Amino acid sequence: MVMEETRSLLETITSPKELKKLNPEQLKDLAGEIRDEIVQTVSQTGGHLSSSLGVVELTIALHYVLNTPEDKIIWDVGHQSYAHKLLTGRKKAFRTLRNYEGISGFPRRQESPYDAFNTGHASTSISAGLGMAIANEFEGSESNKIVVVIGDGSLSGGMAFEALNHAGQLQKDLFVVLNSNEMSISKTVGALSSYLNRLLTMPIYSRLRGDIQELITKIPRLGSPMSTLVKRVEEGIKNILIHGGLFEELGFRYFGPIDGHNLGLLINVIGKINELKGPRLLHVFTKKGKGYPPAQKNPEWFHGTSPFEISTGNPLKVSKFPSYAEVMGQTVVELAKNDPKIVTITAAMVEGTGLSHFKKAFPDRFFDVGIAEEHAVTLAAGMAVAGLKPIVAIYSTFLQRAYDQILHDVCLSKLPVVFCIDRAGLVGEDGPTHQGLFDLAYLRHIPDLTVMSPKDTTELVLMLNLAIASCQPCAIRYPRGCSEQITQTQLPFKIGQAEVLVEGENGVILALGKMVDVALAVANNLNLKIGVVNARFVKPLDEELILNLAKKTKRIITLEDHITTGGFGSAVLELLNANQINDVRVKCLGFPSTFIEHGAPEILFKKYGLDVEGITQSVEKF
Ligand SMILES: Cc1ncc(C[n+]2csc(CCOP(=O)(O)OP(=O)(O)O)c2C)c(N)n1
Repeated sequence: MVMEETRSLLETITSPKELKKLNPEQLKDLAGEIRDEIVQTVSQTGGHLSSSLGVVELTIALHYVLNTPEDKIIWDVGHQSYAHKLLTGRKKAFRTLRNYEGISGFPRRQESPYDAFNTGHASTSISAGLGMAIANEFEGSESNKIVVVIGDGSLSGGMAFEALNHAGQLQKDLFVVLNSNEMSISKTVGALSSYLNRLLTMPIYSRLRGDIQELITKIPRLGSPMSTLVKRVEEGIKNILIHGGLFEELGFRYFGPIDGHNLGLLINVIGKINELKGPRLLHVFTKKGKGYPPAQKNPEWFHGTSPFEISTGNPLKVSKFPSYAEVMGQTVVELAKNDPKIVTITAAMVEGTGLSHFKKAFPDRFFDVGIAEEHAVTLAAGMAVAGLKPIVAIYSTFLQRAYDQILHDVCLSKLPVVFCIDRAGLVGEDGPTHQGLFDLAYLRHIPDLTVMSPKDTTELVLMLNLAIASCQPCAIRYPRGCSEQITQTQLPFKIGQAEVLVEGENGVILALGKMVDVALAVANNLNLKIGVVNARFVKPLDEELILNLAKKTKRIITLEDHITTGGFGSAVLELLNANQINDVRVKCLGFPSTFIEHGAPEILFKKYGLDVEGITQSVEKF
């Protein structure tokens, strides 16, 4: 690790143009400084550490060779773009990474002209890159190169295949760099991943590894007449690299695999492939977490980390309460002990969803499909048709892409699939690509789907039991993080039954999920007699209770960790309207229908008037 006082090279890089002035030794030193800066920053801000450390040399090489921002680099997912940010004029601001009004943890076009495409969700890069390549042709700017960097995990997503398939047919000018590190968040899964790993370990490659640097120097230099040059360059590279059958069959020229930490080699090879035309794929292999031993040892833990102590890698804060994901994972194991039909599915989020417990307890009943949310849902539908009881655990933001599969494949046939929708609501630092603020809006209108949200982890356990017993499509949304027990849950409850926590005459707050706790604090703050109801269900609503309370108090406030458009409050308004209740005033509190920026949840809840103080003021005014 480079010491603070010697960190001078990085300071001089105000744009990628400065990179080109550095010699090979300086470039290597720069890689060390970048790693140091990333570790220092992420240890304070939290963030995606392992992936960013793994692509430092690749990032330097790409910016060294390309002429960005005219040439475009599209980072798939974008969680590995920290070195890119540091090299593109954001060194000074980098310590504000993921902070409110600071640097975003993902590429943001609004943030920099070097961020070619907004990313956050996986497997979009090849489609976006192909789109840009087509546009370049239309605009007559073919000399601007389009380079896509995609990981082996993200390549498991259906969109990536669709795009490869299309790009191979169109034969546009597109350069794909496939970064293999044998990891998604956990180990990559699937036949494709095995194929990529076979490419990395082929004997011919091992034989070549020692000689590769020497061989590369034999490739003809640029400057010979263009017509023969391109062919000779390609042949030269081909001679030292092996055949990537699958990609060749799809219409790509395949180069690799090469060591993604050998800076000289990368610059050489990328430079030469960049001169070629048409769809081409360079396969590099890297080590996730490279350069920071704790991350290298445990890349999964440091994939997305909270602030930590650099010397040990230990997290700075540990909650004394269990997380929703943890409780979900443990509960599903218990349920499955008594019901052999229960199976679980995750889309590359084994640890994050808490399903690692299930994987350990019932390896044969656990399915990690890779980054393939659409497939995960229809796979569950197939299992359910044939008699199983699948539980599909996916984060709210990533389930967005499986809307049609939920509607068409699960709900249309009323299949007993339980959706555990984690990270629902505001997630904070990961920003607009990751906020789980839309799920109620995309689920609530689907016929035959029950939608619920627990006030705490105790209620989550009860809802999981209820959902499995119901034998119908159910979605349970719950937030990121931990919770203590809010109040003793009144038992038993059935589908569509809300819970009155505080009686009130002047009005009532109907709160959903984690906002129940906030509503109780607000009611406590007020000098008015305001009731609090734990709504529990968004669909079906506890219609009788809500209508009675509306008639009695004449004032209803709805409170949700979701956008107000199409959410829980909208459901209550629709109910009142359908019953022609026109003399009740309703105030819907939640996030506005905008893309909520990144930042600490406390700051964002406050900014949008959804902290205890803000809600208290809204209720008083109302
Ligand atoms: C649609 C979608 N599903 C899940 C995720 C969560 N996620 C972020 S990065 C990642 C793994 C990506 O693996 P890979 O592309 O190999 O990159 P690496 O982190 O290994 O560099 C996953 C599953 C996501 N961003 N988007």
